[in-house]
Amino acid sequence: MAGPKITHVSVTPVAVLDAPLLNASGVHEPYQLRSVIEIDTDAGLSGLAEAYGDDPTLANLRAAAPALVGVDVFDLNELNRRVALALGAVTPGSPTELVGRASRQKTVAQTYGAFEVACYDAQGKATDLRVCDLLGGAVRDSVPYSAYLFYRWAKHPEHAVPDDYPEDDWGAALDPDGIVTQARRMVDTYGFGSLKLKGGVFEPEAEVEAIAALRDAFPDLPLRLDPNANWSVATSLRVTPRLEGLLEYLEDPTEGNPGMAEVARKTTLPLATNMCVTSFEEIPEAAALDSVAVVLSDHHYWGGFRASQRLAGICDTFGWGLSMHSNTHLGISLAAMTQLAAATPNLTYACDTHSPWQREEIIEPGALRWSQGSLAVPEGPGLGVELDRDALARLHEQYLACGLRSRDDKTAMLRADPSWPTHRPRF
Ligand code: GKR
Ligand code: MG
Repeated sequence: MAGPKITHVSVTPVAVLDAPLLNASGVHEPYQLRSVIEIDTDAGLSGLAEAYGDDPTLANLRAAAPALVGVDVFDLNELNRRVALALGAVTPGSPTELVGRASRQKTVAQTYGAFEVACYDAQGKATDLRVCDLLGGAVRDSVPYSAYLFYRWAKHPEHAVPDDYPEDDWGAALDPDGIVTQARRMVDTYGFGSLKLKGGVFEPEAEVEAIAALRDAFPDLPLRLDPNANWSVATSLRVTPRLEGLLEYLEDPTEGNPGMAEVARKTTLPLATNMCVTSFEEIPEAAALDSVAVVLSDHHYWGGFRASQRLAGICDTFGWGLSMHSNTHLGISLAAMTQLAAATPNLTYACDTHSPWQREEIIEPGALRWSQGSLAVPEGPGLGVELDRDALARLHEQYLACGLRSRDDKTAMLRADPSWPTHRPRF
């Protein structure tokens, strides 16, 4: 049986307002770049996806796009073959060091994954099924997410933004009180049932104090800390005794599987990662060294939905927990994450999301509904969301005007503070 065939692929970069969130690499710039992928088919159906929007990602998406014309949206093996062929000897790259090592396999997976999501959306529209139904069926009606707390400035530095730049009203969060206030607002607004603090920003002891303050303020909520590998092994071993009993997991305290394994051997804390296990190539080493207890999946760079399901199976085999990673995203990606999570039986932890920091949207309102920190699986076929074409046009204009073409948290930080230490691990 033949399904709809791709007749045209478009890739539209957009820029969305972002907050001055601090992390191990520096600070978020005033805009984050995303891209919107649309496939048209000979059946009149279309498919949507969202990917990173930096120049190298766009170049890969655009290199593969023309080669996809004629592919049946159900023939994902052919889709994969054509993407891999089109990318040839692609230079491995990643929009941020915060998602681990780049490799050719991962770069192809990242490109393929974007188109695969769009094909699943089209498959859903062709069959009147949700993506989660196509992925084996929903094992949950709604997907729990975790509050994503960041140290942050109140505003972007003046030199970084136009005079009329609309800052948000979250205010600064640079100490335990600021983090607890931020958490309170997120929990009150969304009902999140777990809290993750982005660490690797200040001295580890200061971040432990913030975790202790969160524990006092929210005695019943599971907590996570993610220093993004900005601690040495020695620092990690100094700090972990103070975190034991406070965290449900410690995410990427240190870099690489050997370092993580050394820390894992000497702490009772489960170690989680979206930095040392980020592609299938890295799994044998992690398994041999026993470096991680929880993997954060991400369909954007693991290679779409099917690869993420393969990862879930591997986690099950090794007895690893499974959570979900997030980078700044819009509603198409959030719908994709929710559909995948709904169809993943062994998703053992609430997923990450940057949603509370998002002030602009690309999809028509109403499809994504928060309740008690969870998102109901969208009802409509495919991903269950529709593109807001006016928003797409406006955010594309914003992309053209803002001048950013890659994510560079480090340079943004150095412009604000030329003495900021760039060595890693910093602590
Ligand atoms: O948005 O600054 C950020 C995060 O640090 C993000 O880029 C990371 O990839 O959320 C991510 C993580 O868990 O490492
Ligand atoms: Mg992380």
